[in-house]
Amino acid sequence: MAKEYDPGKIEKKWQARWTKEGVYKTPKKGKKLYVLDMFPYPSGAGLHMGHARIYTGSDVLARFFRMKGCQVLHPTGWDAFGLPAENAAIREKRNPDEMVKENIANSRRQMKMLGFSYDWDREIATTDPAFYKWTQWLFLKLYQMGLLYRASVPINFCPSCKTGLAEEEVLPGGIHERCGKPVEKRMMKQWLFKITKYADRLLADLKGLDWPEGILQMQRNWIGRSEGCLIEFPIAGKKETIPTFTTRPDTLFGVTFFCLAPEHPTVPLIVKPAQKKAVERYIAAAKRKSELERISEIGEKTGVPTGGHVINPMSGKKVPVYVADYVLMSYGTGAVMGVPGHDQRDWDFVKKHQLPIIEVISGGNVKKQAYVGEGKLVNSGKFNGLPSQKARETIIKYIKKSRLGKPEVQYHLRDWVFSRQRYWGEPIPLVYCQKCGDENGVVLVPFNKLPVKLPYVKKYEPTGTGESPLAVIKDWVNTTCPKCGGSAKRETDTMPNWAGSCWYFLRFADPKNKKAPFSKKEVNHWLPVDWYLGGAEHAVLHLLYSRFWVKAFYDAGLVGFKEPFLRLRNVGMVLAEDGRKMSKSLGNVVNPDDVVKKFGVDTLRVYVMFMAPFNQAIAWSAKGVWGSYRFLSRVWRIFQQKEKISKETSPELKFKLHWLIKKVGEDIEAIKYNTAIAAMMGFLNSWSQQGGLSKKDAGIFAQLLAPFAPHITEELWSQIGGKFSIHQQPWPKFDPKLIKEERVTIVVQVNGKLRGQIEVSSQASGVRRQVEKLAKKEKNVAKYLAGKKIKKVVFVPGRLINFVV
Ligand code: ANZ
Ligand code: ZN
Repeated sequence: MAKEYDPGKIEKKWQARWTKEGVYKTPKKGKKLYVLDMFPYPSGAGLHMGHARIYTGSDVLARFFRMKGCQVLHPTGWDAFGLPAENAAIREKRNPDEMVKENIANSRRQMKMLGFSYDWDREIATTDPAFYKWTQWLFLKLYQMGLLYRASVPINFCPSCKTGLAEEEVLPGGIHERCGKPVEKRMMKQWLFKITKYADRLLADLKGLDWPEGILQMQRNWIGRSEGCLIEFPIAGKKETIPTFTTRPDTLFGVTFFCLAPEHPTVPLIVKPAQKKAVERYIAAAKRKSELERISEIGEKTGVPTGGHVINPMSGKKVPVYVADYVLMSYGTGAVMGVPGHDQRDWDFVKKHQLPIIEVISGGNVKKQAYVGEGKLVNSGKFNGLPSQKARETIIKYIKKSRLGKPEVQYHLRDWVFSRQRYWGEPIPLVYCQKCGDENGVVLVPFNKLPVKLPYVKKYEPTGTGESPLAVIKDWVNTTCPKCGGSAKRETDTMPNWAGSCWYFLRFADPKNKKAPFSKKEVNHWLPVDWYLGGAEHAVLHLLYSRFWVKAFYDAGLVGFKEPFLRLRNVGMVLAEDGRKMSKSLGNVVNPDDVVKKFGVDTLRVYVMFMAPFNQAIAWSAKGVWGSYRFLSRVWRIFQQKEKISKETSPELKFKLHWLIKKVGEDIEAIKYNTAIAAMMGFLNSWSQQGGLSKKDAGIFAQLLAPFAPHITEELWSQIGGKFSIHQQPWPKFDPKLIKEERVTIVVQVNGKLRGQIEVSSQASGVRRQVEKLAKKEKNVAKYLAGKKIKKVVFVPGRLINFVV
């Protein structure tokens, strides 16, 4: 009696054996290869289908390269600090650490259930004091490098809930997502990272990365390099000047007004008494707007006159100064020279304020709209006639020489606010001492006193002041100064969720190190990560912050490489069957546990790899899952049929099998999992129709399928007498001679007479255009066609072509 395919039984059996024999321990030999996926946030709901998809994808890669003989590092862990756990803890009146531990246990169970080949000896959790001790250690290193400073930065604050909010808790329009009340900005002292110091390197080093072009472009845009110059505008009647940043010095003669950001320090100096009230009112209103609202293209460009004037340093003309909130204090110098003829925002602005428009670049109609293109200079004194591009260089040189300004590169990238007023994060390991504080007022917690542990709280509530919940835990806050032993206070802000994910990939190289976050030898062996798989939602921040930390670590001599992730591949989302996002509230969630219970792990794995190209979003399909189950059942059954596994492989199948080896290997390396599986399905059809395979060749088929469906293939491998484990066998090699492409001979006639023959690939032989082109080139045919007009072409695909002349 043939055995039935019973996934539940074989999956458990082989998983136990793999664990017992340490099949997925990081190999000691081979070419090193680091295959990493973005580690999960262990939520209360457990892993979702998106996790199943991405982690199966990285698992296929890891298994494939292990079989290819590589020394594969494939670890995982838990990114477990952050807001969702914190809010769940507040809601359920519990301690987040206890909840997170339960969530981790559940997610780990699911990962193991899905048969992922992680080296579990290297598991880490960012919330483990043994891990965050080193996050704090690295923070102190970066502090010592001068990369951190304290400054007043606005935070989102809900006056109704009396709590500070993260960006993701503020809905469009400035509404708190939990209570629906409007959110305010409050100034708070915060720790900032000087990531802007690395802007040029973060941009330049993108060149060497094998990342999706879209992600590279998003990084470039986020960094936002902008070349231009600083120009000083003298204040009329005063000796002070105001610098402005412009990318278009060629438009200087077109300046008809000047704008300051509401926060600009020169506003009080320039505003005239008659305008003071209106300006103050305007500034107060601007404070309530978000930066995004202020720069949005659609909103009208508002502003108020200050009554003051500046002098155009080029033309000597006096122009009025406004305060306008479309000018941001955080970019350039917070002051803009208004050129309505050639900047659309300025054009919109003057339409409201009845200011003149001067055309200084020809080519458009500045009465109708701003002309932002290039052209020759007009109304620009001695620079008239110069092409605008050239004029930029000439004018920058002139400005520099006459000491009116200098060339300048600006980056849109802002310094990174690193403080959170939250409980559930790494405590920032700094202490405030009145006596020995540095320029920021702080003393560093000594390295050997780390970790600064989060104090245990049974439950807690927001403080009501916007401060961190840690601020009210007095016996934790009050401490002694590590330097003078006097009384001191701990920093109560915690690190953002990014902190752990900025370096976890380094810890995996040396996860048990008790003396350092990692040894240089281990990280230099394993890093950079060769393959990094993750969702496109992390296209900007996680990748940028990690790159920044690694560059700083390089400068500190901690690591010997400048970029963390060589190759990046994105995974598409898994949507619900209705095409919407899977979500509890919509009741359309498909849970990995349920699918596995019904069909087995291998079916789920094959399904998520087969349903679409890996980087595209897909909608769940119950029918599709059935299809994958049927495929595996057919594989199972063919292995139970004696006549299908015979002494010798039929010649047709031999050719097809070797072609399959080549195809599956190439597709896996190109992350084309879906076409690799499609090819295996095609082969299975041929196998069931065209004779049998030798035991060895049947084994090869199982090996090709093994990275995708590790359990069923292990079972079938053992049924045909293969030695444990299929996952430790070398990846099959194809015979290049066998898979040489088939050639087809095509007869070429002119007026029905045989004039030549050509050989083409069997594929091309059916394509008229290709055959016609080659036939015309054939020497003898060309002779008969020379000087003649072709009236008609008769084409019999794969056989003949006839030119009628
Ligand atoms: C005059 C001008 C004329 C400008 C023109 C543009 C076109 P990017 O390319 O993004 O770097 N700007 C400068 N500082 C600003 C601030 N703090 N808030 C808002 N806008 C600011 O943009 C640089 C241009 O943005 C600068 O060049 C300036 O306007 C404006 F035909 O100066 B320009
Ligand atoms: Zn002190």
